[in-house]
Amino acid sequence: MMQFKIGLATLELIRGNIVEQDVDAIVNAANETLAPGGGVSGAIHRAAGPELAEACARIGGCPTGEARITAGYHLKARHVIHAVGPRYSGNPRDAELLASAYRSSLLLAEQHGLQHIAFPSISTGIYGYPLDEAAPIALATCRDVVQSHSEIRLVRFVLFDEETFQAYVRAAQNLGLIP
Ligand code: AR6
Repeated sequence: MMQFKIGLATLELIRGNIVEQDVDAIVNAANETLAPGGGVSGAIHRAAGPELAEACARIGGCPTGEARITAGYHLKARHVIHAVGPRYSGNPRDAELLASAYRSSLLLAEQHGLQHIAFPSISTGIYGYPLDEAAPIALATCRDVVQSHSEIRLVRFVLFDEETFQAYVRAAQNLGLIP
């Protein structure tokens, strides 16, 4: 586990399963239809119960780079923020869309008065975003939002495997975040 102080907030990197996190909101790496898929999304939907897919169906979808919020149903977390990252294409716009998915999630959390948020590594599984490109975008975007004006007090990255965890540790070092 690694922790970094950013003003009043803490940024954490841990290895683990996001489904088990007891925070105000966990973020789902969703797709534009908001239908349950594989990966972290499949795990979140299985743990939350069928009510989550019903709530997502009522919302009806979410463009890439944006986020939507639902209740958490049977999860420990009270809310799920469904963020849609880009499918990696190699186009420079991928980075903007990935940053926007993180930024939109944090702004939505803030609008709902949520202070403790857990993220997975958006887009680096099924969507094929290279880890060493995605990790610095994820961390720098969250640092910038939290630094600027935010009421958010905890941003926890819950990283499923050692390779992903190590990529985020390297990115934090390269960004000059001090443990
Ligand atoms: N907790 C934390 N991280 C996890 C978990 C978990 N329980 N399970 C997997 N991961 P992915 P994407 C990691 O593929 O690339 C879905 O079908 C995983 O190891 O879940 O954004 C959606 O519906 C990887 O590091 O998301 C979309 O269609 C990271 O979560 C599509 O996949 C993200 O991998 C989105 O693809």
